[in-house]
Amino acid sequence: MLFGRNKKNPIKMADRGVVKWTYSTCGYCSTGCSIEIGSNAEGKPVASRGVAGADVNRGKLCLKGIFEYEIFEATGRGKTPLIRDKIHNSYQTSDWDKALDKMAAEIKRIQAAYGRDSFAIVSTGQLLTEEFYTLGKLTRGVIGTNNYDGNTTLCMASAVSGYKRSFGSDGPPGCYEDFEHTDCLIAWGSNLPEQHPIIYWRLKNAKEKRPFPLIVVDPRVTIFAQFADIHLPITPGTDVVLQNALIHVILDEGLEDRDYINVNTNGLDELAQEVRNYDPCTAAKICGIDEDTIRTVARLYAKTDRAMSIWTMGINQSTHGSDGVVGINNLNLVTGNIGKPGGTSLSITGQCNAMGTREWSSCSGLPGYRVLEKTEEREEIAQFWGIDPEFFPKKRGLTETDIFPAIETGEIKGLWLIATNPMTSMANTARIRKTLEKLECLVVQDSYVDVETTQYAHIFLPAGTWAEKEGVFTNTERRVNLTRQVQQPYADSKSDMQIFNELAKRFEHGQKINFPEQPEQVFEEMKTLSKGRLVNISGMTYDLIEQKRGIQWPFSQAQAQQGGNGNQRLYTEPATFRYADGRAKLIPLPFINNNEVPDEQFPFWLNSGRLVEHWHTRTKTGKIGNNNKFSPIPFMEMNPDAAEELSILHQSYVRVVSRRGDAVVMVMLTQRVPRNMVFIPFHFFDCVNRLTLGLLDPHSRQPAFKQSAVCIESIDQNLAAQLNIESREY
Ligand SMILES: Nc1nc2c(c(=O)[nH]1)N[C@H]1C(S)=C(S)[C@@H](COP(=O)(O)OP(=O)(O)OC[C@H]3O[C@@H](n4cnc5c(=O)[nH]c(N)nc54)[C@H](O)[C@@H]3O)O[C@H]1N2
Ligand SMILES: Nc1nc2c(c(=O)[nH]1)N[C@H]1C(S)=C(S)[C@@H](COP(=O)(O)OP(=O)(O)OC[C@H]3O[C@@H](n4cnc5c(=O)[nH]c(N)nc54)[C@H](O)[C@@H]3O)O[C@H]1N2
Ligand code: SF4
Ligand SMILES: [Mo]
Repeated sequence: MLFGRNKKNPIKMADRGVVKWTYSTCGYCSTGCSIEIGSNAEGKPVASRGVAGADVNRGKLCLKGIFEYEIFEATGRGKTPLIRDKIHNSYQTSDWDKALDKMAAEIKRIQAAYGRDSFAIVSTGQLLTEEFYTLGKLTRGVIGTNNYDGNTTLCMASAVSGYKRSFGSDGPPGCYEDFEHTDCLIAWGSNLPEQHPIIYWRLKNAKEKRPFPLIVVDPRVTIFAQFADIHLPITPGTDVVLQNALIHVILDEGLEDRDYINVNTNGLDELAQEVRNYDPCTAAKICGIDEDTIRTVARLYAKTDRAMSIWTMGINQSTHGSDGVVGINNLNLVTGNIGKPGGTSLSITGQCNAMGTREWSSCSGLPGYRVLEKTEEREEIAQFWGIDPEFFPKKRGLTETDIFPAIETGEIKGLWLIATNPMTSMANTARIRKTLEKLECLVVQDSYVDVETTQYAHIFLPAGTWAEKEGVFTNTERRVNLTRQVQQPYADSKSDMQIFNELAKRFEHGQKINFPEQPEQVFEEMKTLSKGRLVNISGMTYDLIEQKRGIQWPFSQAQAQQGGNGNQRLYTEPATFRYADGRAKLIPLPFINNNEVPDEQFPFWLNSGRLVEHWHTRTKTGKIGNNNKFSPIPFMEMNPDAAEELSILHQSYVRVVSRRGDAVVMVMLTQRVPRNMVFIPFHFFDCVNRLTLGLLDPHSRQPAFKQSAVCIESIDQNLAAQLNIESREY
């Protein structure tokens, strides 16, 4: 049968017997899609669908969101607390009281013996904001350790640090709607179609309606690079050189926005002096982009009315991560592209609540973007919680990447990991394993018991996940969105917030400070603390958030009363940056290449990152058939010419070796990577992070996951196949 031109053949969805849809926000990436979870007559989640009226995703979901309802019952969920029996070195099931009593006793014992900071806490970007706030209160106000951080140090720390250095505060100034106004977009080290498929769809849609040049800076020919008008295959780790060269051309040719610079910035002279050293000819030799292209891109970016930059891990995960972010901000400030529609510097965040943890978790400071270094901010929070301000440290403690070395040196004796799996996700996992084995007490709090890190735990606490709980997430464009509870936490697991509340009761301060039981009561506390702050959420309520399908901060009570929406952009008015004089800083960025680079012994760059179908360490997507089937075993992208030279065949197994260790992977031949580079997704246990070096950025302490050097050896194919099949089984 023929259909008319405009007639659509509707896709028939299998009838799963849904009787109720519950409003939620996707718990995977930071795009922040509004999602509804369908439950059947027995109350079991059996479907997910995108919410049509939601501004972010307009009814769409990617393949992670579509199958997300399956995570509740995926194999390996933690059912009850476990305590390791030292004599038999096996885990015994426990009840909650016993496990939490033991945990509190261990924390007290370690702190009494070795000092308050000898017990460290590392959390995540994947809890609800109310949970982050509660954990912050517990850590800063009750337990009182200063060695408290999140896995966001592996992820967004460089963006946070770069925003603070340039603008005086964290907080991405733009939004997705900027795609609809921009005249030119540079994407730095971001593979949007795979990692943020719905943001990519928004960008593609905008570009189809109103074409603008898209420039992708990435050493790999990603799907995004294939879609770009100009692809800049940069030499790994040298983005700062390209940024300096672009600014060199802009200033040399008088293309800067003098009016904007005069009103809004400090430091032009120092910046101008530094970029003089980066003429396109010199820069080309370092960053691998030819001088004419550098000039073309600089002119394109500076001459249009509205130009914007987005970036993700290709920038952040580098020894120049923080500088790379400042470099992007420099470029936007000299061209007058901050705070205007289509002119912005927008960090694409990673985890569903990478923003919520920055705003409210107290990891690097105190709630609501307050810092430990300011007396008045310490006093404000101490008074609000009802404790002595002297209980707070006066400056930030160690980051996650410094906490692990401090365990090695014996400074830290106890560790509590909440929703993060460092045995797979941190660099040089052989070293991480040895480090975890040194701990007197390791507590792992996770929704799944089969995560690799649990093997080293003395106490395991099973947590509810995603829509087994209620609360909010903040996405890339500062939009606070809601998850309603679809069902109770699995088996005998508890919500993370309940776990925090019950642990608090076991400490003296925890009996004094109020720990509300309901998430919305916690949200009310945060609202009060947000008044007059950059991160003002005081106009929001759960019902209003659901009704509007998410609200961007700042959103004051006055805005709510007027029936308005949140602010789409920051710094829209002149001289409103967060430094005392309202001006942003232009910061000179000298480049010193301290990376591990390929040499004769280790001739390949090792690049690592993600795949659309998998989420991080696969604790969820590894168990969902429709996600896992696309890449059930580790593989490595390798250039066919390089493989031919080494007589390596497509789909054969090889041993990849670095100065840290080795890994066995299957080779996929593809032109996506250049001759001198291989790429391995980081989703698999005992794989790429056995090899990575993870040198740290000096400002953010974020590891350079994307730059290591390796060599490749052929191996016995039968043995290798066996190894890989074993690693596939959970
Ligand atoms: N499907 C899926 N989506 C996700 C995630 C997931 O696990 N799975 N994780 C989420 C999280 S937490 C994050 S942080 C984001 C990450 O999102 P992305 O940063 O987009 O993803 P990555 O694959 O880590 O890295 C992006 C690109 O950086 C490039 N790159 C490597 N070195 C350099 C360099 O020196 N310069 C430049 N310019 N580029 C370089 C790599 O080749 C790679 O293509 O994704 C989020 N979304
Ligand atoms: N080589 C290399 N390594 C990398 C990267 C890279 O690009 N290359 N990227 C880095 C980046 S950007 C990131 S963000 C990290 C991510 O690294 P991790 O944070 O270690 O990875 P996840 O698998 O997301 O770990 C989250 C854990 O939380 C659990 N969980 C899920 N929901 C809940 C919940 O509600 N409560 C509790 N308690 N637990 C829950 C999951 O089961 C899982 O074990 O990896 C980093 N590592
Ligand atoms: S794009 Fe991100 S937020 Fe949206 S459905 Fe996919 S994983 Fe979820
Ligand atoms: Mo991340």
